[in-house]
Amino acid sequence: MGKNCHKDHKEKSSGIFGMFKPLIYIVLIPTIVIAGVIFLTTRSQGTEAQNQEAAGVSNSTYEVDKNSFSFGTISMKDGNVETIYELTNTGSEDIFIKELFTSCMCTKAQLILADGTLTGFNGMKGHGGQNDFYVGKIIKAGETVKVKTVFDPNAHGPQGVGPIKRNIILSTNLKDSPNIQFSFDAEVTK
Ligand SMILES: [Cu+2]
Repeated sequence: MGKNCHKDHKEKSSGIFGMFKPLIYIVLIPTIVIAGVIFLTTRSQGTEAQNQEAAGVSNSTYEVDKNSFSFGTISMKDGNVETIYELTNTGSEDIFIKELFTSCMCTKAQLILADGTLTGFNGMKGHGGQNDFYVGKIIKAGETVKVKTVFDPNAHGPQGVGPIKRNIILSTNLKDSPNIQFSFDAEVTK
């Protein structure tokens, strides 16, 4: 009797396995394959940036369309104003952009990469963690990126009238001047 009982149990468990067997092929294996592809893709992107950072300094050169810009007289009631600076890698090596940040919380900036990809809007250092300013992108030789900059004249409240000047800074792995700085000024009225 005990022998039969054991046999029944064995058959039952193989029956349960039989029930789940199609699930293993339909759900589990595709899930593992997709997870693997995602893992490898993210890892290879991370490695490209990390390799570049680890590679150390770049001997490349660059040109900008302008270092500074004047908005002239702007009114708080008209809201945000924006300008775009262009940065071209004119050398023969990659330039690694480590961070992007601004000199004040009223000013935000983002990169528009050569392929049109946008990075997040970054602001002033000291608000939030270091990861908020990390860019980790590469400008290949010959490529141009845009630095889109938005100034909010209302950010400082009614006291924010008068002349202002703000900076946008890109930290890079360039050997000679790792920090590329852009600036703008304006006369803010009510
Ligand atoms: Cu400000």
